[in-house]
Amino acid sequence: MSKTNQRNVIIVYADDLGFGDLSCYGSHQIPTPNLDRLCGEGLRFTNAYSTSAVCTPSRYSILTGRYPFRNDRAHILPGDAGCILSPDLDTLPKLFRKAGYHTGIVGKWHLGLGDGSCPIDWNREINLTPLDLGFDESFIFPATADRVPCVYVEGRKVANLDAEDPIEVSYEEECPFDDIPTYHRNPELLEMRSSHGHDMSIVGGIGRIGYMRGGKKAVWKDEELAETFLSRALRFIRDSRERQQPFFLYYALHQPHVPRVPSPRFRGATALGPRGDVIAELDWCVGQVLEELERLELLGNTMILFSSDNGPVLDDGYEDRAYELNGTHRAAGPLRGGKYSKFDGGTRIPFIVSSPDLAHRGVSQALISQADLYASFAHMLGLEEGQSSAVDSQDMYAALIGEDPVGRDELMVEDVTCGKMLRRGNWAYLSPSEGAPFMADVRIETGLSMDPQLYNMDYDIGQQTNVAWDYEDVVKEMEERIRKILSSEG
Ligand code: NG6
Ligand code: CA
Repeated sequence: MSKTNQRNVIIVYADDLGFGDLSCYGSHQIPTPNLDRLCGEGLRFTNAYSTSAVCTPSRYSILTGRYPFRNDRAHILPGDAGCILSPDLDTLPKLFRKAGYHTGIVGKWHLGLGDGSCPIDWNREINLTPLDLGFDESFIFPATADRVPCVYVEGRKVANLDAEDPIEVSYEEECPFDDIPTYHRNPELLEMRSSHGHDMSIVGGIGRIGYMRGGKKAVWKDEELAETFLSRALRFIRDSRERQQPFFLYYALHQPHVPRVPSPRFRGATALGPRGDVIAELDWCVGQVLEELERLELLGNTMILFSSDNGPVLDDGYEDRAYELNGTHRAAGPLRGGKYSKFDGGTRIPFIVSSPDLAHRGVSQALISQADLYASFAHMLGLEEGQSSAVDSQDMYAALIGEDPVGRDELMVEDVTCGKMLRRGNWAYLSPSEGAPFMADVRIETGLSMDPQLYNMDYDIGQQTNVAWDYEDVVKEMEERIRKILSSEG
């Protein structure tokens, strides 16, 4: 391969998709033919991790190559948060841009908007957006599908703004607007009830986090989110093709995060209710991207990387019967815990690479962190990255293309409370930290304990037998490694 490799790169990043949700990872209850095809032609990783069991910190890491502990604002953000990425950080899109690529983001952002010097005015240009962080084009929603404002942001502005109907947003506990529908004032407007939280503004028949007023024309329709983002992603690919420029697309899907509202064609697509249906829809979106690449004769020159920001959750706050209809489906596969957990269910995620440069197809057990993409792509692009701010990123390009079956020696992840887990070889070490062992509202085991926990992942993938007391030297060493990482410069 030549030193500079200018493959197009698409990262498809799902939201809350579990290690066991796809057929190619062992589930057969949700049809995912397109991801199975991607997998069949590609390399499926079984030891790939996001850096956190929730969204914002994982997204921080995948884009910057830094562990979330390096930014004290890398926690689940409200929809009106300022951007937690400073414009002088090195980012994945900046890296691609340096190599002459056209760069774009479509989908979920959740890293804050605006420079934080004043509250965001949603009716004006926003002064810090993905456009300031390396993306040439940006079509996003600000936070999550369950947080206001429920609008798209295109470039620096809310799409479809209407000066006559300005948008106001508040994350105060008490609703400051007395003329908007809210969960408690207008239960008759609800089309989906909340099981916990999500009891502030009602937008489109759904209770949300935060209050929002105005912007009627700008508000998204939940059942159109998938197709809207998809059409933008396809448009970006077509435009790049016309420019005859290599491209980098970060396509951050909003599925299967709550609220789960599939487009009509996927309603009832599975027996698992809306959660299964939106995963089928997600798979279809990936299929549409593959088809378009094929049609434009780009597939043979494009690397596609599919993954998820954190593990799965069934009941994340809405009564959509995900729990009741789940049957024998195991969203986290054989792993213990799920979203929010320090157990592997929180951060070990599907990770599929399809690339014309693959040396090996099938399954890879290489240990790899999403934070590694920065250094790995720097390698692929032939860029020297000695001084970059991506201090936690390791060059795993050889693992990504199936040349290296081993990957990292170790990696660190966080649960929702920022407790740490270190994976090293076969060992998973859960450092002691405070918190309840079980989150009752989401019905997930957190893995939090004041006792050290050590699991041998070769024999005990389900983390059932804590062997910390039998291997006190390993525990000591792992704790020491965590301390070293936490005190390392960056
Ligand atoms: C929680 C929300 C949950 C989800 C999560 C963030 C409640 C009760 N729960 O606080 O629904 O939005 O935050 O998910 O509000 S993430 O995938 O973006 O990290
Ligand atoms: Ca998520």
